[in-house]
Amino acid sequence: AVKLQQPDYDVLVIGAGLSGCYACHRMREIGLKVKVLEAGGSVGGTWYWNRYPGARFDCESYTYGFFFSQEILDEWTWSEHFAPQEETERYVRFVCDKYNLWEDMQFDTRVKSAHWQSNDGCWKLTDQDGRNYTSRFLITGIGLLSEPTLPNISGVQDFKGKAFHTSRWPKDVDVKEFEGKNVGVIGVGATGIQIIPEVAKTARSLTVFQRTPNWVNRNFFPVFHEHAVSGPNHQQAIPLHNSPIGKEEFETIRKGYPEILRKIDSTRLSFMHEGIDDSIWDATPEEREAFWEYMYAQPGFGFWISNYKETLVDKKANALVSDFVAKKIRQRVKDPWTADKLIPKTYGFGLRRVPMETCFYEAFNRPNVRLVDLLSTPIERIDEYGVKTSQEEVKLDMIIYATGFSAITGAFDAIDFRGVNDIALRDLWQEGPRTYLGITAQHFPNMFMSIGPHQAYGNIPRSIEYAVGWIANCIEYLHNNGIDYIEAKEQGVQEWTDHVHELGQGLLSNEVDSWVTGVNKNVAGKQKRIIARYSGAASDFRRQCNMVASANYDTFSLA
Ligand code: NA7
Repeated sequence: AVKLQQPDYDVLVIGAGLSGCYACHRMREIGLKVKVLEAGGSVGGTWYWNRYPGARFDCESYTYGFFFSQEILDEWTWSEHFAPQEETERYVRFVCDKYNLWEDMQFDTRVKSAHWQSNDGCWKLTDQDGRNYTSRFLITGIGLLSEPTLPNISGVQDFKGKAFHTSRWPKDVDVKEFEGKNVGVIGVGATGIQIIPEVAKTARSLTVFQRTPNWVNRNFFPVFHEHAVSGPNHQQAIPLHNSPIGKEEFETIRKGYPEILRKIDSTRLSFMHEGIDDSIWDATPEEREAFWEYMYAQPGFGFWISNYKETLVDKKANALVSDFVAKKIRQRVKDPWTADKLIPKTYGFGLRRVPMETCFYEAFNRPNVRLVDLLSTPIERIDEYGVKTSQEEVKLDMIIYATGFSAITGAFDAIDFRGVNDIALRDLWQEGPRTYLGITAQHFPNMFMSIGPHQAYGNIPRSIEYAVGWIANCIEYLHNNGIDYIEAKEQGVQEWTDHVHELGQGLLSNEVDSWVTGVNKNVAGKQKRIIARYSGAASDFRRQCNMVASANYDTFSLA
């Protein structure tokens, strides 16, 4: 075994989101000395940073949380079917209170580098103030979508009004801030789609700057619906199940937790929604239409995930479902020019991560809301007064950047990770990530990634609970067996990376630029599509990782 200098901690964890909180808890259960270093001022990760008005779950609240603790399931009550950010942040704090995790966490600490110390057999982390921390093991809980990016448009810094990136939203800015203001939103991803209807309610004017339109799935919450929308479209909508969850209703949900867990652990993406085996070609056009009408009115991801199996792999099938959704957009948006611009032309429905909306399309029927199509009139620059496109100058009091993230590998790029022989993770992954099980990388001993690249995503807390559980079991095994060193082998990495690439073949989504395929046009080095995620079923992912654990990690180098 490698001779060890005594490091400060057994385990360092980067990030106090769901991964970091659970990792902290598990490490303490094993009896290890752990420290969680978090850049933000408190816990929550995604739910700490993304506090913009309208931020909420896209999947059912009671499928989203932790399932490891019966106490949490017994004691926490979700108040809405799709909970807002504030409630989720409170939930994470509740978990930390429950297990008294706070004492092993340090906030306002942005890790800048993590260097493996070969001589000492430990990790050395350095934060923004130059403070150092050492540990035997390192767990990254740095998220998939945590490195926000501003547009690479000249003049972003010149704007004199208020400007916010949605993922760096200040605590004291709420919807009141929009009242009477001329607001611009850049970006129509899942985030833009959530904030746009909120701004539309009170802003004097809202200008939406859209580059690539998105296929957006309806997530219609009549109870919270404050837009005075009437007419045939509204009446067609089957009232959905988002509403406050009443006390009795929640007790029924609570009793059903074992069944909910069984269900989400059996589906491909760990959501309540299941893929269906029905072939689109066995249905008549009328049957298809009736099925889609029904599904379109369902809450959550159903329309996307529980659709005909061909829609994500066969261009002809995808064109049919895309036509259906395009028709819905035309029905819901009154102005034909705006409706047409909101319909994606270059890729089909469901091939990017489908944002869920609450009256997004109806927002464009308000007199104070206007769409600017950047594909025909691109932004030339931002100046102190607002946004200048090739056609006009839009004067603004506030710019909201809903421009997304340097996703998946972006959080890893932001920290100088160095492994054996000072090898940089950035260099190792230059052509795309190379991992073993999505949890480890060659040359990076004793380092484990929760929701790293090449893991199964979907319902993220389910992925996190599994990954952190696997990591904890592994560390416990090493600890109990006096093993100081674990490193992924070349062969394991090659096989896993090939496997992940094979699974991605034939998926139309891998032929489209989006954060899922690792493309961010604002970031140098992120212009090319990569295979960044494991696209098989979550249960297959778990089965393979479980096999490695059962074989006492013998596919790793151990010392
Ligand atoms: P997304 O989905 O990556 O969306 C970012 C949006 O910002 C998208 O519409 C981009 O257009 C737009 N964007 C980015 N840069 C520019 C520039 N320079 N000019 C104009 N428009 C720009 O990020 P989100 O935060 O909405 O969602 C991320 C995930 O979080 C989401 O999928 C959920 O899983 C949770 P583009 O498409 O690049 O033309």
